[in-house]
Formats: sequence, C-alpha cells, structure tokens
Amino acid sequence: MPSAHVDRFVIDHLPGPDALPRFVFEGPGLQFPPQLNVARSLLLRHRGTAQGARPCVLGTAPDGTPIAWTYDELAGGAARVAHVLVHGLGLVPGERVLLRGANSPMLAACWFGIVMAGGIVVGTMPLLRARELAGIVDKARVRVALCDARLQDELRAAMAQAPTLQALRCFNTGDLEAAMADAPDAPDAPDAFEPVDTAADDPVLIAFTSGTTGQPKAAVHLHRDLMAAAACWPVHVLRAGPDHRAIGSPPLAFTFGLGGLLVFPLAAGGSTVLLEKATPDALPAAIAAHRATVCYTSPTAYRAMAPQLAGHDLSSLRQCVSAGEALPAATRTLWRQASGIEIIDGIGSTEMFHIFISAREDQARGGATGYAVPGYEAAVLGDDGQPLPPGQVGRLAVRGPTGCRYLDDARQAGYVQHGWNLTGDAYLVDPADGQFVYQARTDDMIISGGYNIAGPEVEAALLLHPAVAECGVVGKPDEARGMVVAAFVVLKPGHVGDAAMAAALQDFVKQTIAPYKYPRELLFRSSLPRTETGKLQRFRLKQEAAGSA
Ligand code: 3UK
Repeated sequence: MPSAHVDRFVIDHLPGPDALPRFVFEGPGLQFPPQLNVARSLLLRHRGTAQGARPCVLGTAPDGTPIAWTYDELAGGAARVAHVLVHGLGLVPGERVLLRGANSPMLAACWFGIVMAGGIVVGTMPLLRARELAGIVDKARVRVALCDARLQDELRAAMAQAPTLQALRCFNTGDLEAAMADAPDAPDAPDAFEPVDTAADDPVLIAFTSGTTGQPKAAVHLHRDLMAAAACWPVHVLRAGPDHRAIGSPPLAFTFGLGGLLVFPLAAGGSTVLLEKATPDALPAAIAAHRATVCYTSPTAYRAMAPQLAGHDLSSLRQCVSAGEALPAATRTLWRQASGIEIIDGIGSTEMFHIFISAREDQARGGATGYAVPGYEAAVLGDDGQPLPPGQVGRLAVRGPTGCRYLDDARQAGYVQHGWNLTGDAYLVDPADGQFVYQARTDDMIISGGYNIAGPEVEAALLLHPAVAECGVVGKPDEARGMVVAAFVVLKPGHVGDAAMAAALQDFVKQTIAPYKYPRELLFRSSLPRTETGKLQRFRLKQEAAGSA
C-alpha cells in the first residue's frame, strides 16, 4: 500500500515486524481499503448530504457564545486549517504537528485540519509545562504547532529549549483564525481542501503516555487503527447511533477523550460536546444544557458528581462510561442510586488506543471490568507466558486490530511479548461468570507477610464507609513483613481524621474483606495527587509512605 508520507521520520522509527504485536482483524467492519484518511471517513464523505447538515460539534467560544457546527461546518473549518498548514507553513504529509488546547470545537477543527493535510497529530495535555513540551517536541521532531492563544506561554518557552519547533499559529482569538479567513482560493476553494490520500497504515497520531514514572512513551496510531477501534467497542458495547451526543472530561490529547469525544461519536453519525471546563461541578449543568446522551469521565469524577445532581435535568443522559482507573463497586452503586444509570466500565490504554475489555449495562457487575470487546482477545498469563486457569492472578494480555507501536523506544519489548500486548495490569478471570477482574498494576501489588494484596481492593472496601470521600492504598516497606498496607484517606466534610476514625476505618476493612488486608497504616489527607487524566499517582503515595517511617 503506497504511503502518502513525504516526511518519513515516524515510519522510519517504528518497531520492526518482529517487535510488533500480532494484529487480528476478525469481525465486521475490520476490513479496510488500502487508502484511508480518517478525516474523509469521519467528516468529508458527508459533504453536501443530509448527514453533512446534522449537528456535529458543540461548545462555547472563549467569549461565551454558544457554538453548534454541523458536519459540513466542521469540515469547512478543518479545510481552512489544512490550507494554512500546507500553503502557509509548508507542511508536508508525514510531518508532525503539535496541538495544544483545552477541548473545544476549534481544537477539533485543528485536529481534522492536520489529518486532512496528511500530518501526524501530536496532542498535548493543557497542563504540561515548557520542559515536558520540549521533551515531546524533541522526541516527535516537531516543526509546526497549533496552540490555544491562552496556553501559548509555556509553548513559547519550550521553543527556546527545542529548536526544531519553528512555526506556531495560535487559535481562539489568535492569528490562526485570521490566516484561515485569508486561506487562498487557489489551487483549491478555501473550504474544499482535498484530503491527502494517505494509506490505511500511514501514521495519524502520536499519543504520549501519561508517564507516571520515567520518560513518557510515544505510542503511534495509524489511520486504520482509529476506524478499527470505532468498529469494536462503540458498536458492540456502547451501541452508538446517530442520536448519540457525547460529553465528558478527558482531553482530546488522551486517547480516551479522542475516541469517546471525537472519533466514536462522528463514526456513529452523532454529535459531541467539547467543553473547556468539564470538572465534576460543571459537568451536570453542561449535560443538561446540551442534552448530552453519553458521558465519559473517571471513577473519581463520578464519585464527586453523584451528590451534585439535584436540580439538574439529566433526562437526556442514557449512558455513562468510566475508564482510566478501576471503578470501585461502591462508586458504581453510588452513581446508580444518584442517576439511575449503570456505568459502563472499560479498560483501555494509550497503546491500544481505546477500550478492549468492558461490559454492557446489563452485564455490568460491581468489581469486574467485563469481557474482551468483540474484535479483541484477552488472556491472563503466568510468568511463563502461558494462559492461567480462571481464578488465578496473572498478567493481562490482549490482542486485536490495534496494538502497541512505540516510536523509537526499547520499551516496546516490555509492552509486547509473544505477540501479545501486556498492559502492566494484574487481572484474574472470575470462574463463575468469566468476567475479567482487575487487581492492580503489576508493579503495585503489595506483598505483605507472604500475602499478595491488591491496593484497589482495599480502596474499594474503604470507599464503602460513609465517611470516606477518596482514598489510595499502597505498600510501605517494612522490615518484618517486607511491606505493609498503607492507606491515604480523604474524609467527607464533617468528619475528623483522628485516631478514633483511623481505628474505625481499619475495623471496617477487617469486617468487609479478609482481615489480613487491612491497612496497618492510615494517613488522613485533604486531597490525593492525581494526573491530568484522573489517575491516582500511586508512586507519589509510595514515596510518601516510604518516608513516613
Ligand atoms: C489503567 C484501568 C482498571 C490500567 C485509557 C480508556 O487509561 C487509559 O490509558 P492510559 O495509557 O492507562 C492505561 C492503564 O490505565 N486503566 C484504564 N482503564 C481502567 N484499570 N479499570 C479500568 N477501567 O492500568 C491500564 O493499563 O492512560 C482508557 C481508553 C483509552 C485510554 N487511553
């Protein structure tokens, strides 16, 4: 299949065939033509049709005016961005374009503009600082950036440290809109850019892992990967259709957000609400205002939102998706009681692009993630790489139409072994119903006095106590036991973190799960360290526990 990439930097730095996982294309929607451009598949093929006139992206402009673009309007905006990139900045197919901004319709237009121009999108989280941005620019060898005007300072600072980055256009009251308005009429009409005829297996994006430890890894995904992901989980688990209107918190730079809030709603012919601010106190009002039907956010955000639903009309909301971290059974119950909706949990990863184990509402069960999504296979492997019988804890392995391809990184051999993608998670298969049950990140398993203890199970128990708002459980080095279980607890307002409360919580855990798992150490905090994607930063808690001798 002829690649359209003129700049071959990414293609030339992909892992060799032996280092790749085994890709499996079995099932409906998983056969692809040789040439494929996701901007055409998701957007441009609708131009001038009834679908082209349907609502596509909604949001609010920086000055507060509501935005509601149709498919054709988003395609027009993207075409103008593509014009600026190609005719203004000299972008060639295969070049990387760094994209920086909070979620907004304009961010989506930029995303599609880069893709139409044959570029490779390098999404970055809004909170990243100059140092981290410079690392990304360097790794992905980025020359061109599109940035929200309000976030440009850190990127300009990064330019000083990363000399490959030379061209910057700012949007949302910046110079990009002006350049778009001037987009030259020739050789194409300004809003009719012909997307570059990329190969289905040309790279389309580089997603940097949130990197809780060490250098972030750069996961590459192809045009085909996005369409393949759209043919699996959204079709079989979510069952998305044209009435689907997505909303939620994950940034488009995080593949959880890119899939859930952009690629999947458009692949279903539905619409999406892209909010700059989607915190738990802002989301319920936004769901009501935009009549969203499906919400994507993290377990912690569902827990924080549950008591804030009163007074909001959530009658449009039909589905809620949780990912990023394990969903504790207590949070599932709390949300069902508050909203009437059974959460769809799903484990995905940056490397796999999106969710590969999940359960529909009618299969959902507290404490379990679900079944392999149709299109994917999953197994729990022992240390010898062989599948373990149900009930035994081992390493989660998956394969399907998407998989891990790090850009120039020896850690490829850690994620991909024997053709499987190893996510770094410890799982077991429930012998009773065959569901995959999350235990912990493999390197977070706590081994105490010869017992294996999974922190998230202790967290799930603590969260059942009415005084607990949030908690994190890690191992603390201990001379006698190797490690002991240490819990960091945030209490709900009105509760006091004293010795009596600590004893009460320890007792509560002993009553709820096997007593040897109770936290011998219990520390009260006013908040817990989290990443921008909502994940608990366990390594920080571990450091803190280790220091609190
Ligand atoms: C953990 C979960 C238990 C797990 C992601 C959906 O989180 C995403 O990608 P990341 O690369 O992290 C991957 C790791 O996060 N995890 C994610 N979801 C769950 N653990 N239950 C879950 N439901 O350790 C996994 O290996 O940041 C999630 C879609 C796209 C994504 N990128």
